[in-house]
Amino acid sequence: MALHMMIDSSSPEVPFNAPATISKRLSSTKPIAAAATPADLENAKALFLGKQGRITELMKGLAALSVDEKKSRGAAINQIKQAVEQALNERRQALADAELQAQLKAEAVDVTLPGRQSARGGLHPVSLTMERIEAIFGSMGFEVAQGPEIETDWFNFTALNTPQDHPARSMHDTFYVEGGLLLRTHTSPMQIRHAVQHVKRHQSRLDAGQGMPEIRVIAPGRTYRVDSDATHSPMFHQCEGLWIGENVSFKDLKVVFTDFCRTFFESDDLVLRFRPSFFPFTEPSAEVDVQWRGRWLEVMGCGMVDPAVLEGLGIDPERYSGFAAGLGVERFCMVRHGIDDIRRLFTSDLRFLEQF
Ligand code: 2U9
Repeated sequence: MALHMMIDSSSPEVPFNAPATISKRLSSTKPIAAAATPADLENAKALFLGKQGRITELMKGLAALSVDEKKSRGAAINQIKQAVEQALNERRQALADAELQAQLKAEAVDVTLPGRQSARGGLHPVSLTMERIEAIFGSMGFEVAQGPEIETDWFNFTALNTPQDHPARSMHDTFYVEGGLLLRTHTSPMQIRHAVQHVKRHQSRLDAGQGMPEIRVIAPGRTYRVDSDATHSPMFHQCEGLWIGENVSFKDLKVVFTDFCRTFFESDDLVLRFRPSFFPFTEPSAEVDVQWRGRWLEVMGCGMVDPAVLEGLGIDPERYSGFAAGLGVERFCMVRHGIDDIRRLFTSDLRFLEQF
């Protein structure tokens, strides 16, 4: 039975003839029903059961009554007190239920929603270009050599027939580190290390005049030069190729690098030209230009391996010959994708990188 019916003297269910004072003083139990929060409910509870509460006041009033009146009125007040406490408990539960429902609603998860796609990563355009270059040379039977980026002067220059006074050795081109070491300026040292290992592995066959298997290797990786502008970066990536065997000629060179460029640029009728040039480690040497969107673009250098380099490797230049080439990976990436500034490849700007 609702509390207000218990204390409303006009209601027939009233358990006793509660005097008007009780019903008047308690008539507004709205504070309990109106309590919107546990704090409001505590205030409503204090209104009835606190030190100055209405029921507390009534209980105090008992002291002045006779024994019989005390008994009957005390019972009536007690009944009201229980009703108030029940109302408080019901309201407390109602608030707790409402709070739980609100929390459940707020934390509701729609399990029918599609899963959140995790951001898909991707390879850097330079890595993609390096992979493409390695795949094309791989299809021609080239293996891939790896090696140190901090090199000795011998592997980076001397073994490549580079004179002591060659400008490439100067500080303004090369990054030197302590101990006379340097940051390799090309990946040729890896070719040298690979060739030295190859000769050593087959030395007994060479000594017996049986010859050795061909060297067919590419050396991709980071290289370092003191240079920085729209087309040069202090750290850039190079890939060099080296083919040494018996009766290897300049014709073979032209076929291999023509085929490589046509495959890389996906153009079977790509026009190339081999322009005479000079490198200390090749003779004859040539720069390779490709006709790209109406313009001649230099894309790589190449040449027949200088006999002095072969001899330095312990390879008989009378029996063996070979060719080599070197290309800039960023260069191939920029030409293929029409990138105008090499620095775009190193700024980690996702708006640029997400296009690849
Ligand atoms: C050995 C013998 C010869 C490697 C070669 C080039 C030509 C060349 C540059 C092109 C652009 C480097 O990235 S770049 O700056 N390289 O033009 N490199 S021939 O010749 C070798 C390598 C190893 C034993």
